[in-house]
Amino acid sequence: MTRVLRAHRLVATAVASVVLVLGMGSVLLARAGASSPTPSDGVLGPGRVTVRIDVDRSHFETHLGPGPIRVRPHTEVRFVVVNHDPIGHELIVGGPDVQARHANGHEAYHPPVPGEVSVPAEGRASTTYVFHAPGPVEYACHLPRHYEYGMHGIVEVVADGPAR
Ligand SMILES: [Cu+2]
Repeated sequence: MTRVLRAHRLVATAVASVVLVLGMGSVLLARAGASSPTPSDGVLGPGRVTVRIDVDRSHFETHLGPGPIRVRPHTEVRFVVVNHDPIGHELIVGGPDVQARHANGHEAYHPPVPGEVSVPAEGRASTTYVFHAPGPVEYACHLPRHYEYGMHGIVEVVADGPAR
């Protein structure tokens, strides 16, 4: 009887260890696959890239550090927004007209529109936006008081410089 119990406990421990290792593996994989590698000059693109944006206490953060996200013209950015907050947020990418529409609107939910997505509490969502012309493009959350609290940032589309 004791031997059987001990055997059961061994199996349970082994299963727990495997689950733990698998869990850690998927976390590592998710981390590794979340964002495109940062280029040496800090400017992403052109082509397709992924930028993970974490939302923590109603602020946007990226692994690229503070300041604008810099991309080259004709870069398709897939934004993966990971919300760590117990409240919902949104990511709205676009020019002043788009931002004004959301700042003055009262849309609680955003259907899939490129560059516009609702992010559930403690959930994640993604949206894709293509940047073309050089210049700043804003990204923001316009839920009540979130913008004023600091939920906004800039994607700077950097013109290609002369070849060195
Ligand atoms: Cu928000």
